[in-house]
Amino acid sequence: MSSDEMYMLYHGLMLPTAAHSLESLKFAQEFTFKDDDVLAVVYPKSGTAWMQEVLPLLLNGGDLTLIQTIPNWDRVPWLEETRLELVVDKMASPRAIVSHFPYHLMPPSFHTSKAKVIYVMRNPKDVLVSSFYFHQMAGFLSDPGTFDEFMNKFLEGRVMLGKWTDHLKSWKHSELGDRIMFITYEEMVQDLPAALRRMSDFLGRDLSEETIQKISHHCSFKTMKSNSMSNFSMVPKAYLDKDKSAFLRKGKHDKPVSPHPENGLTAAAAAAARHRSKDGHHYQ
Ligand code: PPS
Repeated sequence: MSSDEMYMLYHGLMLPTAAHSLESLKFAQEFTFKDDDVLAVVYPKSGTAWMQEVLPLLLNGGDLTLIQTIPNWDRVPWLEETRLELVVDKMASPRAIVSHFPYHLMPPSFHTSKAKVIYVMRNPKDVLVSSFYFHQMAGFLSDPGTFDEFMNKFLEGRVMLGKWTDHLKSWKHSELGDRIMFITYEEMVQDLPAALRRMSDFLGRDLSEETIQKISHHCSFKTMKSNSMSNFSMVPKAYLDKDKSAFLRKGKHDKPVSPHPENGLTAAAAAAARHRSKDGHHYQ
C-alpha cells in the first residue's frame, strides 16, 4: 500500500484507511448514543486499549467474561472505525465505546444524550515515543522516518488524528459540564486502584474494595500483556509486526506533566530532545 492509500482525509484529519471508510464515518455520524453509554475519548497511544479493559470490568462489577472472550476492538469498539457496525447489535447495555475523534466530530445524538465521557490524557512526550514505535510495527501506517522527522510531523499535527493540543483543547468544552471526567495515563500508572475508584464513582458504580483490586489486577500491564484478547497477538503480522515492537511496549511514563496543552507541548519537545542520544537513534 502506498502512503497515499494509507490515509483518508476527514474534516482535515488523517485517518488510516485500514480501520476507517466512508461507510464507517457515515455510520458514526448516524450513530444513536444511549444515555447509559460510556465513551472513552483517547488521543492515539494514550491508553485506548487500557480503557477497553477497564470499562467492561467497571460496568459489569468485575465480571471477566467480556475481557476473556471478546477481542478489545469488538468488546469496546471505536465509534469511527469499521468494526462498530458489525458488532453494535450484539453489545449489551451499558455499552462502552472508545473514540479518537475530537469533540467537533461527535454525532448529533451524542449532544442530545446523557452518555458520560472519560477523557484520558497522556504526557505527549510518551505519546510521541509510543507512536513512533507503533508506526514502525504497523504495516498500515506510513514509515515514521527518523525520530526527528517523526517528532516534527507530530508537533505540526501531520499525523493520524491531528495535533495533540487541538484534540485536548476540543474536549475542554464548556458544554460538557459534569458529563466529562478527565484522567491522566500517569495517574493510572501511579495508582491504578485509586484511578479505578475515581472512574467508578463518576460512572455511579458502587464497587467493593475487593472488586476494585480484582479489576486492577486484570488491567495491569502484565496481565493485559498475557491476555490474547487484549494484546493484539491475533492481528496478522502484515498489520502489526510484533518482531519490530510490541503493542503493549513499555506501559510507563516519564514524569507527570501539566495537562495544560501548551505546557504539555513544550514538555513534549523538551523531553523528546532529552531522550535522543547523539546519534539520534536511542530513545526511551
Ligand atoms: S492506540 O493504537 O492508539 O489504540 O494505542 P493506545 O491503546 O491508545 O496506547 C498504547 C499505549 O498504552 C499502553 N498501555 C498500558 N500502559 C500501562 N498499563 C496498561 N495496562 C496498558 N495498556 C496499554 C501501551 O503499552 C502503549 O504505550 P507504550 O508506551 O508504547 O508502551
